[in-house]
Amino acid sequence: MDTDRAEESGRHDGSTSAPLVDRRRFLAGSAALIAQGSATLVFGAAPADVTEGDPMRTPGSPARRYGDRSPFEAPVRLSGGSHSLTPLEHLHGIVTPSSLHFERHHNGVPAIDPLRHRLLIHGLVDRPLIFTIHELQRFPSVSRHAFIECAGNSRSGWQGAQDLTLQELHGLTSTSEWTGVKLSTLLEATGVRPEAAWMLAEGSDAAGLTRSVPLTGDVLSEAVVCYGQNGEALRPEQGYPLRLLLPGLEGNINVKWLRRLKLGTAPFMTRWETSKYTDLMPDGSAYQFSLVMEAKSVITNPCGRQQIHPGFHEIRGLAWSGRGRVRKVEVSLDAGGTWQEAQLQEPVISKCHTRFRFPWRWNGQEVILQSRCVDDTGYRQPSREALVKVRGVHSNYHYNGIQSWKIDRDGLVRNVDA
Ligand SMILES: Nc1nc2c(c(=O)[nH]1)N[C@H]1C(S)=C(S)[C@@H](COP(=O)(O)O)O[C@H]1N2
Ligand SMILES: [Mo]
Repeated sequence: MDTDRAEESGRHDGSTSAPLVDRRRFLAGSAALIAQGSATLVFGAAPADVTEGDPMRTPGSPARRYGDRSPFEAPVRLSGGSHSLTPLEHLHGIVTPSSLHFERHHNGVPAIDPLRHRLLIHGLVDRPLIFTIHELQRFPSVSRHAFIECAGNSRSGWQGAQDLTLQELHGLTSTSEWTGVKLSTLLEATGVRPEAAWMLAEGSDAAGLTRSVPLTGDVLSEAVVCYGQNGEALRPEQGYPLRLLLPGLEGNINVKWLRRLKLGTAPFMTRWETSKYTDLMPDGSAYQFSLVMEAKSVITNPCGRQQIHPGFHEIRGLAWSGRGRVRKVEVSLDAGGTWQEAQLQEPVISKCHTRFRFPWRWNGQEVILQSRCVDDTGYRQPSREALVKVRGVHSNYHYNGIQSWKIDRDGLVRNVDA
């Protein structure tokens, strides 16, 4: 069978490095793709009553009060109890459906009655204030798309390539449209003392998670106290009824179930920023408050543990940067030897997942696919080698090395260190 494919690909040809140009070939390629079934489609077994009969001869089901996806659709979050992973390889566009947004909670998801919930803002302010959710919703509101990424996303990269799926390797990041009131609006209401430089944010879960937020210009202009996600109230897993959104900063500091903000002159040195969420450097020191999620990209199609067939493939992927917009994504079809620019799908939003595409014809030969992104500060996503040279291999966090997918002649896609 392997030999068959190799021979067949010989007939189709197309070198691995040539982007697709010919329209007729494209159409032939897509017909073949449909015949074979794309590697990215995952269908579930629908209940018998759904599959029976001709849909044009029987009336369909009535309207529903709250919707769900088609029973034929199967992708789910893989869950480890205290976290679950977004199946990035099965998503379209840039928005993560709320039901598939990754989760990370250090002591479960609390059930919070919004009518009883309060937000206290105190410390170095002129007027300490307590807000109900209703009061917060009366302030001028903002909505924006932003990714959230756990600092531990992609962490297995530090140890070296493991043969896992994209979801398992990089599924601790998602994008939502978030709605709420800007932190700066609330701080105008409380007034801020000039010496205030840091802010403690506290969650009302059983973990009692607390983080120190530096009151930088970016934080003051972009932080949002959110109550909305993808057009409805936050999901319980994402912090219902209130979460702090700090676009571009590591997931952990985006405190969920937010109950308190305290302004101070210095970081509060909570256990979440001392024993955890620091980066162990090669010399044994620990790098603290490494909050920004640096630029990263991953090819989501094809990707780890998929099986592909010779012919046309649209290489698809996601790129993002905690420092701003994605300026450019490049794709390599020869393990980083040469790079070609991918097409970015509009809208390209600052600190948000950005979709990229690159047409490709696989000729059935062994190949290593990679992507790397450049953000609008000019920073370019590093190779694993370059990253490890600076950071060593003992960190648990902030791995953003280039992802390599190796495709063997049998069409199996594997995560490798290239
Ligand atoms: N109160 C509280 N906030 C929290 C956490 C938590 O356990 N408790 N987990 C943090 C971590 S480690 C991450 S990565 C993000 C995850 O956000 P999500 O679950 O909405 O994806 O929330 C952060 N905020
Ligand atoms: Mo996290």
